[in-house]
Amino acid sequence: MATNPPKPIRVWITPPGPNPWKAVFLFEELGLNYEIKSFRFDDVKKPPFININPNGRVPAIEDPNTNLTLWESGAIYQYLIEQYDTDNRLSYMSINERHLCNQWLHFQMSGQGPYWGQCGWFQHLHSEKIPSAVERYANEIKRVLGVIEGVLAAKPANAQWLVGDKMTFADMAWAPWNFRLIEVLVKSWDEVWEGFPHVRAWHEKMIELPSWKRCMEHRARLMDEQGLQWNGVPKGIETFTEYENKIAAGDDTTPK
Ligand SMILES: N[C@@H](CCC(=O)N[C@@H](CS)C(=O)NCC(=O)O)C(=O)O
Repeated sequence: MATNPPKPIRVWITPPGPNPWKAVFLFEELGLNYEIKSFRFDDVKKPPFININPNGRVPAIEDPNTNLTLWESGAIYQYLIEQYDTDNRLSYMSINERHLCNQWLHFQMSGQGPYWGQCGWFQHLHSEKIPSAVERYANEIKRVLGVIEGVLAAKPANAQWLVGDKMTFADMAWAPWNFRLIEVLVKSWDEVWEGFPHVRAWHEKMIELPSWKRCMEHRARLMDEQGLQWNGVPKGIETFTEYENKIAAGDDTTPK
């Protein structure tokens, strides 16, 4: 069991984007005492949130048990693991494995988040259509998925995780952005995973977890509260294309 904090840790999120769910996934999987502070994406660069994270990006946490306010999801992962995963259920004690987990977390932060994010941006939200930009980021996504595919394929069947033979925080960090790949690449799941069978199986094991399912239940409720559909498109707008046209016309009202 993780060491559970007596007072709930507050996690600030805007529901549509994937990064906040990375934090919530870890809270749920560790079974920690936490509370969600959900607010609108439009307010991410305004007080009160900007007083929590001057960079105006979610997630951020406030831990009243240690008096720590922290932002950047990778730093939040390292903190929660060090402070609360005291029996190393999602981490390792040994120095090599600890740093291998950190290596994969850094790769996720630098090689997944920004590229998946930019691909989605140029695919759906940028006011001009620039196919070469989409192509560049989509190719990078394929390349990075190929790196993970090669690593998992080389591991024994009973150790299909990035480090050692169990799921760690280093695996979990990848799930929220991968979960959005059908929207980011505008493909079916079969198309997304073509050529990446080991990545698919790895990802599917994580999104089958009760902890992930609870995250998605929270997300559905919080999106609904803000009048947003599952994919982040406001209710009342039928398709992504209709939404993209609105954005192109300078009528962007919503979340990334
Ligand atoms: N590197 C940051 C990225 C966080 C991030 O970009 N979050 C998005 C939501 S998924 C956001 O807050 N975007 C605000 C903006 O684009 O202004 C992290 O991992 O915490």
